[in-house]
This record gives sequence, structure tokens and C-alpha cells, in this order.
Amino acid sequence: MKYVTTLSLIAVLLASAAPEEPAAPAAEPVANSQDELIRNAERAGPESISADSSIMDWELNVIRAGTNGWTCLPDRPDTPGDDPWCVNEPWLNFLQAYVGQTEPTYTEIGFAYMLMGDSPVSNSDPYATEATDPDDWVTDVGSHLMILVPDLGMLEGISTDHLNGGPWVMWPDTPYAHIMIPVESR
Ligand SMILES: [Cu+2]
Repeated sequence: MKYVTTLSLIAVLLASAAPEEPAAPAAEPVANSQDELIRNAERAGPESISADSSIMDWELNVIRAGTNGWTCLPDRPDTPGDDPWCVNEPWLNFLQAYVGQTEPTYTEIGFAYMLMGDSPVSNSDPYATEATDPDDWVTDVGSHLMILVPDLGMLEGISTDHLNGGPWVMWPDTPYAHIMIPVESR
């Protein structure tokens, strides 16, 4: 009986110790443990790719070594919404350059999956953090693929209008130009 009493005493203590906080506002997806980061990152791409991919955090530390040349990264903690990525090597080169604000040096076609969608972003300024006008501010992207070409001249003639209903060039005339391919209609 003593054991039961001790347990219930602990339960009472725990309950009274719990701070009474007002209901939290709708929480951002929080990926805190290593396993959660991995599960979150894997959702960016098709399982056939993400199951064997490397997993990196946004400090670009390898959390899990992969075997297929792909890398998946979890939701970016500093952006709204859930925006994990799966990228092949040219795209990883791009992301390293983007995060470090240097010029990417990839030389082959890059593919990236963002099947969970993306955070709102300026179509012209790679580092904008405040909403721009609706012609420029890209919201509700939904599932999409992204393609890099080594010769940015190849992008000339492709629409830069994110509202055209199909693929478009994001960040044209910058070293970070790439083709956005919506998978869902928008
Ligand atoms: Cu994207």
C-alpha cells in the first residue's frame, strides 16, 4: 500500500507542478528529436528516394549517412510552415551556397522534391523575409519539384510568372535561378 500511496503522492505533486499556461497558438511543426527530424525530412520526397538518402540538418551536419546520392533536410526552423527538402548533389551544392550566401558551383542538372510544400517566398529576392506584392510573393506553393540547370541561359524564355498555372523560373537573374514545377494545381 505504501508503494501505491507514494505513486499517488508523486502524481499529485506532478499535477500541481504543471504550470497553467494559456492555450498555445497554433504550433509550428516542431521536429526536435533526431528521429523526428529524420521522419520529417523523409516526407519531402518519394519513399523510394528518401528511405536511403542522407539526412542533414540546416547547419548542414549529416544526421544519417545515405547510400543513393540524395539528401533530405527537415523543415527549416526559421521559416513558417512545413518545408522539408530532398535534393540530389547539384541541389545540395546550391543549398550550401544559398545558406552561406555564396555562388553555387554545380555543373549538372539538379532535382529537388518539396512534396510537403514550401514557405511563402519572394520570386525575385532570394533573401526576402517580408511579404512583397502578390505578383512577386509566392504563397500556397503545395507539392512541387525544382530543377537546376548548369547554364542559366537555358532559362531564358521560360515564364517567370508564378501565377501562370504551370512551371516558372524562381529567382531569375540571380545565381539561385531555378525552375519550379508545381505537382498540384494552384
Ligand atoms: Cu521549393
